[in-house]
Amino acid sequence: MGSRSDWPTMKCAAEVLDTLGIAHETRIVSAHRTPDRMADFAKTAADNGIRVIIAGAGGAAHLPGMIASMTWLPVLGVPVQSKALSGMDSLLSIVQMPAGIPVGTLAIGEAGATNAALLAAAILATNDDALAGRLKDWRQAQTDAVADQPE
Ligand code: RP5
Repeated sequence: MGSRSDWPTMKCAAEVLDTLGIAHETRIVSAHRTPDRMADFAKTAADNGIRVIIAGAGGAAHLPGMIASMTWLPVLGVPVQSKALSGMDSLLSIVQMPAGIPVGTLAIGEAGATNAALLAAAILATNDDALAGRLKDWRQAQTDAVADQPE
């Protein structure tokens, strides 16, 4: 994520990864304030065993696109809800990548962070039968939790 202030949103992704038993690390790597840290993270991610990157940022949210430019790994972008423009700035900054450097962009805010983790799980599960089983169980539990009647 681009800032500690993004954590209340991005922890939704971390919680899903924890629930599904997916090893992960959480890092603050700002495209603006710590560009060298961001570049080092992105350039070494694949060699460090990372397989999917979830990048959350708000406002002028360059982070997902910048990371995507420095790694071949799949990058999932989460637009964090900004105060000034309610996250529309974040969304447009992340989703409008030029052809050639993709960022899979999720919804603004906590729903996007949650879904980024689920999408990362689905990507990893294509090569991990045990994880695929846990993901299917998670989805079934979600379905089972939906009441048939409102009261
Ligand atoms: C972005 O600017 C961050 O991702 C964060 O959403 C926003 C505000 O950053 P801080 O002022 O909290 O560092 O780079």
